[in-house]
Amino acid sequence: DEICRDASLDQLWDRLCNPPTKCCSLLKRHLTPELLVLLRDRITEFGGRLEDCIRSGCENTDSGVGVYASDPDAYTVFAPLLDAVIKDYHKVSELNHPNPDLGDIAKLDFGDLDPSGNLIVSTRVRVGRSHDSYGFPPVLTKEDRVEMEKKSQEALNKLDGELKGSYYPLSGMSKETQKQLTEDHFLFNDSDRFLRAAGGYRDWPTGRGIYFNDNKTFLVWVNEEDHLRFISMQKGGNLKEVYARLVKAIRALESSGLSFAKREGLGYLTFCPSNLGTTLRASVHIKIPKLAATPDFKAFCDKYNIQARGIHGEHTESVGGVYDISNKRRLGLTEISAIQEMRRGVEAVIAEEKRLG
Ligand code: ADP
Ligand code: CIR
Repeated sequence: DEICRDASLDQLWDRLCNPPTKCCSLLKRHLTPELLVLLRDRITEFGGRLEDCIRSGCENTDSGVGVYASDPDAYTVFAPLLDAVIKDYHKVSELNHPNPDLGDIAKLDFGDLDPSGNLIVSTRVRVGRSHDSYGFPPVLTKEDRVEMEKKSQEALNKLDGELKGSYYPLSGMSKETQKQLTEDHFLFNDSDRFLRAAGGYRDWPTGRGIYFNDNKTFLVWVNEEDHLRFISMQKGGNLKEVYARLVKAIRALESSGLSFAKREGLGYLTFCPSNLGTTLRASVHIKIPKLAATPDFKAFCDKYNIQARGIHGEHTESVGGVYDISNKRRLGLTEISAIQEMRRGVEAVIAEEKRLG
């Protein structure tokens, strides 16, 4: 492994206590010496340990969150730490996530968020899903990952209509194709050091791949950070079309025989605690050079519960004043509310950019 799975819990803890630069992660905030003692010898039904959950945040003390769940059971076994991180990230005081509500697609009260077509480059909405009988990357074997890939592929092959597509495993895909698909924002790669430290790239590229339809408006990532990521995207700002397509896909895949990990009060479970609940991230790539240059940009985003990222994904930089703006909260609200939160945020961003113009 490229990561040091041998670093002992005490070595990891020591690094968290003596970070090379100031550490402000949720891990640092919530892992107290008392919790370390309480949780240090616990082990999940998948064989996950505290080390597996905190390795990335201890090795990368510049993490924002710093915690990954070793497996679905970690959300129970390490709840004293994970619950605190989850509440803090999603800004909720109780973990009582509502039942899924994708909304009434026939009655959506929004369409194109940028009819002028001047600001929004593209729109994307994704959700994550985990097979409930498998662990997450820190505890997965190569064989597990290959088995999961096969199950996912079988379910994907049943999709039809607009969602019909093909599965392309990463093993065997040329480097040029991978590079092009990544630059075009369709494919993932193995360049996230946070995910790497969490064990996310073990046995890379075995068991990973991407499914997409002919016009690449519906895509599925297999064994990237999560077991599955369903993605709907297209050029321009038509959130209604993008979201309606994703809802179709969620409904089809929920009834395809796969069984997804869920927990009362937490919704759908994902590798990173920032993603669980609805697991939904709705984003636009949007040209906002003026707003982004103001000192209040971060505060503006916080006010609307939106998050700004660079255009090649989390932890990347903006290019030419184009930012990725998305909903920040995924837990404690329904899917349709998360979409509405993003819509309101994007509308406010557009209004502010115009006001500054
Ligand atoms: P996620 O966790 O949602 O999958 P990342 O921030 O890692 O997010 O982004 C994944 C990929 O999706 C990146 O290549 C990013 O550029 C692309 N992406 C995200 N939002 C959009 C969007 N609105 N339009 C086009 N590409 C997008
Ligand atoms: C971190 O802690 O910074 C990384 N492990 C990534 C966490 C995901 N962050 C997010 O905002 N969704």
